[in-house]
Amino acid sequence: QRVPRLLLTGAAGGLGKVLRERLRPYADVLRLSDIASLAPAAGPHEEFVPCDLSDKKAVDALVAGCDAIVHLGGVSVERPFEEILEGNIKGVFHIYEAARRHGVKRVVFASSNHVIGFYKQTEHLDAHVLRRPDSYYGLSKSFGEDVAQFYFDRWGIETVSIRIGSSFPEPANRRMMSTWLSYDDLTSLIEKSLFTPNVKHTVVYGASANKDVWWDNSAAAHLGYAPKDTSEVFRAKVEAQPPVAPTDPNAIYQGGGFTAQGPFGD
Ligand code: NAI
Ligand code: 15L
Repeated sequence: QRVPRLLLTGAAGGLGKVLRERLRPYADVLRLSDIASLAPAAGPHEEFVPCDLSDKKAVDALVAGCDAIVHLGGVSVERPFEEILEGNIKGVFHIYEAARRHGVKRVVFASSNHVIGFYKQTEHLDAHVLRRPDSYYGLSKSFGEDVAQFYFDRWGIETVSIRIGSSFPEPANRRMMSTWLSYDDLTSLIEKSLFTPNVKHTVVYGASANKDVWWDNSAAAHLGYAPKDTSEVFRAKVEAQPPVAPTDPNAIYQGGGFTAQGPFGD
């Protein structure tokens, strides 16, 4: 299956660079966008449209002509609220307003484990638990999930919100043994999020088949996501690191250190 024109926001970022390559088979044209410059420059079957997500008119023009959106763009770490407000809160609202105006019917939203970051690592969660954001960043992703639900209920725009764990080449620490999502599994989850019919607004946790995973994806079974990778292959390397103190947020909370950031000079 292919999307005629697929918009990928955040295309110059860490996951954007990876997905730019991996989503190629699923689109006739990939429209790549970021506030930062794109390297390498757009090639065949690609087009680059620079855009600041906080600029409503620019986002409207960005979305025009697209058939589906993979929304990765925005601030991806904890920052002062004003920065989160521009890139993430206004940004996600602008994406959905533009989707409504231009008739886009499917969005894949890069949500985050930080919407539930204040749960303890001893707890097991499904997609229906109360969100417990751990940061301004987590709040913005929680808002994004609400925007997705609203635009489904009001306008019929379908979304899969992927609560991505930690998607990097390998888990960098003990916490990521539970939260790690391989690039292959991320790609497969996005493919299913784009093409599974009738997803309404589905929330799914983005983790690989890790041994000590905290998240239950039974509420998203209709996506047919079946992760193939596991953090176990990195266990010896990760456990060679110095131990984490039991009082360290990285050993207590699912959101790790995000639960203990700020204030930012106020
Ligand atoms: P990243 O920080 O490498 O990429 C984000 C991109 O968004 C950057 O290229 C940045 O220039 C762009 N951006 C920031 N503000 C913008 C604005 N106002 N207008 C337009 N573009 C803007 O982050 P990464 O790791 O690639 O993550 C991609 C998405 O996935 C983000 O939304 C992040 O919150 C989410 N995510 C990533 C996780 C991970 O493990 N990599 C975990 C959970 C969520
Ligand atoms: C996220 O949401 C961040 O975007 C990413 O940089 C990691 O910090 C990840 O969560 C994580 O929790 O490991």
